[in-house]
Amino acid sequence: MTYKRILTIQDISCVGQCSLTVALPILSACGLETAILPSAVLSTHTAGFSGYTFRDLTDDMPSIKDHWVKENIKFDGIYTGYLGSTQQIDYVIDIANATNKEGALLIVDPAMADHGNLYPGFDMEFVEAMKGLCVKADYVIPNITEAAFLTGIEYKEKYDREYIDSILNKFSEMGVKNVIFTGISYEEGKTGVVVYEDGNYSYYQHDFLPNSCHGTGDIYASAFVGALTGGKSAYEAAKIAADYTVECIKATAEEENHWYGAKFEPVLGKLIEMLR
Ligand code: PXL
Repeated sequence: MTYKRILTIQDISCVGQCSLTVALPILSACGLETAILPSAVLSTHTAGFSGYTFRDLTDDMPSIKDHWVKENIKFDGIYTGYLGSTQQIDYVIDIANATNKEGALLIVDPAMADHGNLYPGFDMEFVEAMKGLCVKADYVIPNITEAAFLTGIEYKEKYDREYIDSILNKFSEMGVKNVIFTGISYEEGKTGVVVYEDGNYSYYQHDFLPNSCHGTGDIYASAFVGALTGGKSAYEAAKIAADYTVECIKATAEEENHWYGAKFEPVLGKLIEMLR
């Protein structure tokens, strides 16, 4: 594999095993040089903690980009996660235009919602702007809640293949290219990921584990980006990311009180094995 440099743009939640504290080690384990642009610094993530601090780094982004342009710094791909403001979405597009090498991929995890609701601090203005970023992306990695917000289709907890197809068709109409649609379950006790690439639907199904952990979306997206950038096909990368996320959830289930994140570190070796 050729040595590649990727930029990931998402927050630093100082404690909580999500965003950059997850993306950086996983991308490194995938063999990628990883540059970071923190969108915000929080004392913890916002799911389950209260009274967290939030330092918005929007105003730093243009000057960071200008410096990179002056130094002729370029990336083989950009992967975005949790962003700190609506304004940042325009800045991310500027950064991608200015720093992506020819043929580099833009991969967007529209990390803004789960279980039918937007995360604290996000609003419909942010959702509107995120649609614009998703249209520019080569791959978008939404969960069902994010996909429902982005397409304007009502969120459903129980659904069938027809509902998922209606969301994918709407994404196509909007001009979204490829969708890695996570957490799709058509059968009790099972879940999986739909890989919707160039209008073709494929599905990877695996066991559903009942202990849900925060941060698994970030683990999944990071492993997908790492595997894809390392040369796997989108389907293979989606499968590896799913299998690795299952390993992380299993590792976390061993300890009852580990509620705020997933123990992805002890099983990083398994991810490296899967990539061989
Ligand atoms: O895992 C997504 C995420 C990322 N960053 C912050 C979050 C969350 C989910 O709640 O709060 C700050």
